[in-house]
Amino acid sequence: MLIKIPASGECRESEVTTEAAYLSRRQILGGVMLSGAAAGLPALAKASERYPGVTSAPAPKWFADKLASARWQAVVPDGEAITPFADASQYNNFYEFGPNKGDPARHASTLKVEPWSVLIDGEVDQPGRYALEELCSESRLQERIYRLRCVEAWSMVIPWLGFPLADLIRKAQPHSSAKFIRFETAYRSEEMRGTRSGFGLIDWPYIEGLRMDEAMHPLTLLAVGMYGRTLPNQNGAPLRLVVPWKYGFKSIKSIVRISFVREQPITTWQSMAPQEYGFYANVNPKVSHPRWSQARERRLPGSLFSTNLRDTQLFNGYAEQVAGLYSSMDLSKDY
Ligand SMILES: Nc1nc2c(c(=O)[nH]1)N[C@H]1C(S)=C(S)[C@@H](COP(=O)(O)O)O[C@H]1N2
Ligand SMILES: [Mo]
Repeated sequence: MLIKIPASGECRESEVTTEAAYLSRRQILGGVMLSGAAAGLPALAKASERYPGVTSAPAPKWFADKLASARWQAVVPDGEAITPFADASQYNNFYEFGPNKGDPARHASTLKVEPWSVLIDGEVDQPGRYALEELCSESRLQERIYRLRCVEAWSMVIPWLGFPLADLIRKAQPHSSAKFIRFETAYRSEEMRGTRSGFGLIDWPYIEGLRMDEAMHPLTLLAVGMYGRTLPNQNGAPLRLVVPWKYGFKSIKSIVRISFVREQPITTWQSMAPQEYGFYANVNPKVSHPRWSQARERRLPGSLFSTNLRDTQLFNGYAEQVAGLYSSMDLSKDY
């Protein structure tokens, strides 16, 4: 595992020079050839040049401006292939658009992602409704190539573009009484056909939460893009959470509200099936789901000849960085 964690969204001279360390790794990143900043070239504004085959979606001006100064490959996995964009954008879980893996790609274009604002409330000095571009105004975009491990035992490797959630927390200035953060996805039945009928189990809106130290951890990302472009709607445009050491369901999509709260929030999956899905949801090969083992995972894409099975790693391979957050906890009880 090779990881560099920046202290903040700021650019530091020392980080720029260490990019050279990745040069030798470029060729093993697999399905996608990485170029640009890692090769000492200026950042390319077009996703199709950085990730061949990826379409550059029309991006708002603030995003295009930030892309020009993005820090590419700020965190990379050790020698693992990036999942092709086609898979990452067509095999999704986003129940607001339907229960099947292909539903989000088919139906999420109805979600209006511009303009977008986020309500920040609760125990903070700076509550209010912020335009998305205001929320990221002081942060430099970073590319973080993370493994994503779904609780359903499949996984991908996705190059996100975003900024640390810690940047936003500092901006909001929480009170010491704020112990958790609660996140809420948009709930617009006219734009989200999956919320209208059918998959009636879920009590919308989709809710997730983190403990404050998890939220402040430098690996915790708010993503606004992936594969060098804005997020496709099906991946949670225009703003989603990415917590790489937790099961994918913690990485809540299309966020409209971020609340600083005193009590541990009740999250969507936990409220549906508390014996199966916990608040912490840390990836753990030793703690089985009641209905299946979590010891192995299917890395997408598979092929006709291989399901591409591999061992699941504790904390999804990020144990060195995050195990300390849970040192006093029994991971089989606080699953
Ligand atoms: N609002 C919302 N966020 C969500 C989900 C969802 O159904 N609704 N699904 C989660 C699950 S189960 C996973 S595995 C990831 C999938 O992210 P991806 O489609 O970008 O790979 O999103 C998570 N975020
Ligand atoms: Mo998932």
